[in-house]
Amino acid sequence: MKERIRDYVLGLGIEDVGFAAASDYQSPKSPIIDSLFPGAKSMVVMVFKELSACESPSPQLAMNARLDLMEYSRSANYRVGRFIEREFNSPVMTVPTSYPMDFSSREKAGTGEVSLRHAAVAAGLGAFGRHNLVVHPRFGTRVIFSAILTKLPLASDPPVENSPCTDCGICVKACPGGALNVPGQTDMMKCIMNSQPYGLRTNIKFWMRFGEASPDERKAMLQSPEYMSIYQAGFIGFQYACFRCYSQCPVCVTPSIGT
Ligand code: B12
Repeated sequence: MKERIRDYVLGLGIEDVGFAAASDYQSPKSPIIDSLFPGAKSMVVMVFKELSACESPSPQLAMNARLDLMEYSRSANYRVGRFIEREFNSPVMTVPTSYPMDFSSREKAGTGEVSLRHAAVAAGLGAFGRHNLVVHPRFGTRVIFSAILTKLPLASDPPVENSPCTDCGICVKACPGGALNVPGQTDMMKCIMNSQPYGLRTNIKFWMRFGEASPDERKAMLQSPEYMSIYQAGFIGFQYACFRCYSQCPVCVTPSIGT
């Protein structure tokens, strides 16, 4: 079964795929898999290489490449999911690459239904690095993951024993918000303030100021560049203006826009 799925996935041009038994997936903060998909036995985890555009000085071009990749990974999830349902007559559930996310409580916000980093580690696709991202042994840090939960009895692929991370500290120094200063923890607020300048926080602050503003001030606020960016984020969704811990990692970077 694994080989048929692997051949199908790689045949789609996806960079890599790994398998994890549900019992080997351990993410302390995330819900247990059985509560999401009763009877789930395994996960198929896919690896997508980010384009070099993540190095772009233009946040618009860097984010556009991520949107391309998210669209591609979503359609791959659907195609591989349908392949498994059709070929093995067995149900699947696809995992969001980023969102939708459960915002029903403060504790849940910032935690995916399935932690794709922990899933990737369980599927033998990499190991955590100093930046708390998973580093793939061939493609480095610049990868995103997607996953499909299945009821198929698939054994886990062998783990990556030695992390490809060299602990060089470039990611820590590159982070403009100091979000990686404490090893093993990403300070979510410090990261978000730099990486999502037009996210929820800015949106709420804008409307609080709007509520207290005079009619003339409101008019000016709605014509401001800040509002244009908030408006755009409203229909595009999460937009990252920072990729530094991800794009500046020197492990396996080819090709780079600097070469
Ligand atoms: C919410 C979220 C965020 C939040 C962070 C919340 C958080 N603390 O995890 C914010 C908005 C800050 C964020 C930022 C980024 N994200 Co993000 N994010 C997610 C999302 C949707 C959920 C993550 C989650 O569930 N976290 C909660 C749990 C899992 O975290 P945790 O158990 O507390 O683990 C933390 C630490 O304990 C540590 N950790 C846990 N175990 C271990 C073990 C070892 C050995 C070590 C060293 C560390 C370590 O890592 C975590 C970091 O705080 C995932 C997609 C998904 N569904 O997984 C993408 C995801 C993690 N993000 C990703 C990326 C690429 C980014 C950014 C680079 C942004 C960008 N421009 O793309 C930055 C990187 C920040 C960083 N260096 O950590 C990728 C990571 C790919 C990879 N190669 O690892 C993911 C997997 C999306 C994807 N589809 O591939 N993200």
